[in-house]
Amino acid sequence: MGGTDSTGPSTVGGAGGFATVETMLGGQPGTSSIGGTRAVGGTTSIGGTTSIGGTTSIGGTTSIGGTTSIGGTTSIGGTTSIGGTTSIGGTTSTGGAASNCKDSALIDDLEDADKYIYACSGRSGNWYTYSAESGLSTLVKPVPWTVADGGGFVATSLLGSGDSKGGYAAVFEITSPSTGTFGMGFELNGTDRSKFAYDITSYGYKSLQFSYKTSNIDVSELQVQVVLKGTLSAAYGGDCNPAQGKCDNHFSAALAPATNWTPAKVSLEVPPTSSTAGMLPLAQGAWGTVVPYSQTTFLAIQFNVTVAGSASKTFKVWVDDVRFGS
Ligand SMILES: [Ca+2]
Repeated sequence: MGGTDSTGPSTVGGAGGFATVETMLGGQPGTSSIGGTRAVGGTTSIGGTTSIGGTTSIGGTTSIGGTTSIGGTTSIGGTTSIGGTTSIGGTTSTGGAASNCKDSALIDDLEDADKYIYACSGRSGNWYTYSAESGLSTLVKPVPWTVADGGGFVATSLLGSGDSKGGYAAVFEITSPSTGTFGMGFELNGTDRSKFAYDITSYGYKSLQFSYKTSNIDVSELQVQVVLKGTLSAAYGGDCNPAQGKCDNHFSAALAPATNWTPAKVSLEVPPTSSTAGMLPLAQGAWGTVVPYSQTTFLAIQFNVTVAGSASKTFKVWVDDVRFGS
């Protein structure tokens, strides 16, 4: 106790934390550091200034990937932050001096470079990718989200790329698929197979707005989808019976290919098919389960690409500055 270092081999980032950073520091894995200046991989840090990967940080100034931070000034990726001044990616922040919500209607601008949407207006969730090509021999980047891998989505840095937007964006890329559907999206209230309904009437939202651009996408391949409880398979938290093979018929709007950043505004009004000027209408396909449009059962937003035939091409989709509009 009171030492300056309590360190050991560790992976920075607990469940739901950062997935790519690894730290190897000499010495044995520390189990406790009280009053010390740093605990890496240790299980407890009290009064220390930094706790990375530890399970508890009390009074420390920084906790990254830890599961609990009480009184600390910063908690990133931790599951609980009480009294801390900042909690990013944590599932609970109580009494902190600031949250990461910078605009109540802003879903995510990716500028915090993590996979979570901002915790604003009752929202929580994380970005994911998916693919529905059987026997997938191609690579979806970032890798598809699965329960097992704990989430593989990473925000893509545009810095130094010459991209006019700069900063970070949500990007996915597919290499040489044949047929299938691919995409990325985020939950509005929950994660993966624990999706819960988000009620946009509570906040008076009438549109979904974002910027996007595409590479090697053809007309009619890209859609933005509003995933309602009624159209999502029960296997993923929805009400649709997958045995009928007609799930995923989400309310959707077609997005035209765009090589430069393009703003889009999608109607969320009732009915979403009666388009207001300047807004894209939402509609379901004729092939699948048809459900009433509901503003109270939003589960997720997805950007979906359907590749038909044997196109076998590499394509990319960029999305940024996703927000609701009144
Ligand atoms: Ca951005």
